[in-house]
Amino acid sequence: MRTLIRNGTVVNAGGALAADVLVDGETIAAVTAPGLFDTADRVIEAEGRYVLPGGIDAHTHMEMPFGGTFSADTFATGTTAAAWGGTTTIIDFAVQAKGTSLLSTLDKWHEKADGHCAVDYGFHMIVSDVNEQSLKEMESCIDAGVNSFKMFMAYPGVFYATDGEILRAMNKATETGSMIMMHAENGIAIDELVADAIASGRTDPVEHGITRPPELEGEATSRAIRLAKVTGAPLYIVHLSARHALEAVAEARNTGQNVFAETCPQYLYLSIEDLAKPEFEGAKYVASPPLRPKDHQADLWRGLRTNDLSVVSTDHCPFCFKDQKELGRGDFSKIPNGMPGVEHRMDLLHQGVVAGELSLARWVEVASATPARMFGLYGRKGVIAPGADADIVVYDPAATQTLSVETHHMNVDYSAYEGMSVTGRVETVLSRGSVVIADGEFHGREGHGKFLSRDLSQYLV
Ligand code: DUC
Ligand code: ZN
Ligand code: ZN
Ligand code: ZN
Repeated sequence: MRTLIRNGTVVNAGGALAADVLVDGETIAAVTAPGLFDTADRVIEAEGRYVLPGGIDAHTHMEMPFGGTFSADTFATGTTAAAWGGTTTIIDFAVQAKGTSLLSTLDKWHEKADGHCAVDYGFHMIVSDVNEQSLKEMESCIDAGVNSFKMFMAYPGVFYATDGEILRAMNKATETGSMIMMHAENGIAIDELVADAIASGRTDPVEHGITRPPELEGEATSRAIRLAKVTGAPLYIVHLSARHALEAVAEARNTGQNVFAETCPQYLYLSIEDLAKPEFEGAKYVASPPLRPKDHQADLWRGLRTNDLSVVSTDHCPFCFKDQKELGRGDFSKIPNGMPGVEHRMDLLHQGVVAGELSLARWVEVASATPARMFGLYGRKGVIAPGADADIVVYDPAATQTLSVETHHMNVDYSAYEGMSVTGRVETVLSRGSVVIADGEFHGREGHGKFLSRDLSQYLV
């Protein structure tokens, strides 16, 4: 099956050009001057459209256990929503529970995902129990294509790792060339602030933001960077939300340390004012780190331009407002942490292009090319070039749409962006040469998506 995408503007991280794209089977066969080929089994007309490498969301949580419930998207529904939004690869997190092994955890996540995804997927591993066996098993995970390990400086008693445990895992990362990903918030201090708030009757969702101040994200980020420096480990700060943390990352990068960071659309567009909405509405915006005062947003956009923030992922972790967020009514600390977003990342970042915050090429770089390089997928993913997987998005930059729970495809009963009107829209999506979205319909299937065994980060070799 040969597909020709013609008369579009191909946008890669290196720039944009008028070109046709010929797809043969699952891969891109050629990127040519317009009009060089004129026949194919299927022709997609892309005049006035961008032709982009499929988005890569390097941070999602489908069916993630949290405080006795699970995030509401399954791998089937979540990857379908991703496809609708022009994301053709997700990297989700296998979550080690204390007292279990990394390899049994990986098996468990394969059971959840294999045969159910609509687009390709990989895994990171959350290490919550650092011991001899886990450290040894990090090597087996790497052999199995899972070579990035998330740790938590937050959530004492659940996922929290001590500085000593972090140091040990970082040493293993240095030895193996793998990546440590860090949830950098000082959980010990936060738990004190949370206990004080509850004890004094401050129980509303906004307290989630107040008890997790940006200083404690900055402090943990600096500490993680120092531990990485001492061990020589590469470090990737996940879901960076605060100026304080960004400053620490920028300083480390300026001295040549291998420190990278991602932010998320919610930190670019939403703020603590959303957490303060009345009638428990703020619970919809509870995620960690929390939404910050609005004035952090300009710093994050600047960080994206200077490459101190090099990736935008969603941290998609949806919990329904009605039956799940409700668990925290009367006690904000029991609100499941997470927000939906996998479907809207490409569109929300495109608003940055419209507003002049990002160039067209930079949009593709932070949404597709860099996540591919960061997590060992580049060449196969993240680029429109001969030999790459034909994961392609035809994007109409002039269309307008209104984001809403009424029209989104994520399995959650609210939109964090309800009523927001955006410019630009995903029109057609190919995943490994198969049309999954076209003409406003889903043409994919559960099980089309394949597990991606990833190479080591292409920034470290
Ligand atoms: N961290 C995440 O990355 N996702 C959900 C909750 C959290 O704390
Ligand atoms: Zn986290
Ligand atoms: Zn997350
Ligand atoms: Zn529900």
